[in-house]
Amino acid sequence: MEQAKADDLDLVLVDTAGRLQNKAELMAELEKVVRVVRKLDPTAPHDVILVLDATVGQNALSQVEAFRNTAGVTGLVMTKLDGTAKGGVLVAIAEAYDLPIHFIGIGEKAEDLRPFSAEAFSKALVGLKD
Ligand SMILES: Nc1nc2c(ncn2[C@@H]2O[C@H](COP(=O)(O)OP(=O)(O)OP(=O)(O)O)[C@@H](O)[C@H]2O)c(=O)[nH]1
Ligand SMILES: [Mg+2]
Repeated sequence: MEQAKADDLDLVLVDTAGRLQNKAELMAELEKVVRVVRKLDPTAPHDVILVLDATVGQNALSQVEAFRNTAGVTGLVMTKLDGTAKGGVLVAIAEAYDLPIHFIGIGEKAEDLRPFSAEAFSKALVGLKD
């Protein structure tokens, strides 16, 4: 953050290592990341994106709840929709939380990270063709 300010950069991306919401120490560390960022820019972080793994199924709901409380999540990405039929949890998440879903992951290549389309997602969920 200090370097970015010194270099007058527009954007800083902070990519944390993944963590489970029941690991108190790692969740405290995440809280600290937000605290430190805020010290340098009280308006930051401007976006907090939680990347969910679709294979965890319904557990994604408690992940959203925990990470929202700890880091103030502002948007979601859901990966690994190619390997599972468990992506339906996004419907429950959308109903419970007013969070935009930015991207979905359907494979390991960069182009497999696609912008989320509610229509395409719901059609795929119920087996309708586009
Ligand atoms: N099949 C499939 N594999 C994916 C998808 N997204 C990521 N992966 C794979 O999952 C593995 C882990 O991806 P990372 O991007 O390193 O995950 P991460 O959440 O950053 O992991 P950490 O930083 O270690 O916590 C890699 O082998 C990716 O290629 C997806 O949508 N589908
Ligand atoms: Mg990573």
